[in-house]
Amino acid sequence: MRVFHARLAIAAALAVLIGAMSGPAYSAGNLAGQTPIEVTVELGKPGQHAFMPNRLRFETGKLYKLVLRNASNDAHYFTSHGFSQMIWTRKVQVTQSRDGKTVTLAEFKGAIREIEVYPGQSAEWWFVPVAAGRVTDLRCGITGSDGKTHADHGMTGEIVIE
Ligand SMILES: [Cu+2]
Repeated sequence: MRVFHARLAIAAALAVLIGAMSGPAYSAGNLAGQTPIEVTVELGKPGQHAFMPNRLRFETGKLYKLVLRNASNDAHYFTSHGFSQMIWTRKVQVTQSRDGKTVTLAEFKGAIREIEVYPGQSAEWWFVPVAAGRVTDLRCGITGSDGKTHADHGMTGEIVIE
């Protein structure tokens, strides 16, 4: 990925977004107002450190709700510096399942670079990809009791934005 071009694309996309938000009503240019495309990634499972799936594909200009669900017994990170530079984050939500319903506990806005999800918990990353590219730096950097990171055990992945 060419970071310089990605930055230009981000600046252009932000200009479009700001222009859309300052208008009197939502228009077709309001990327953040779309119904999100939901994608779920499982962060590990008991006894296994892995992203499932570990190959993710997104398209520029579409709103995604990336659900990071950790059903394992360890905390896990979803870290990809390259990915974080190719998207515009609308918000990140901490959610919890209560009586079969998903309840939002907190919402964060602004540029996000990585998310850590604790055992048995979930978070949602709402974003719009603003640059195309392929990155292979998705990883969980948590170090286990054996001195190796979860990434060393295979908790890595690839993200393609088309
Ligand atoms: Cu991990």
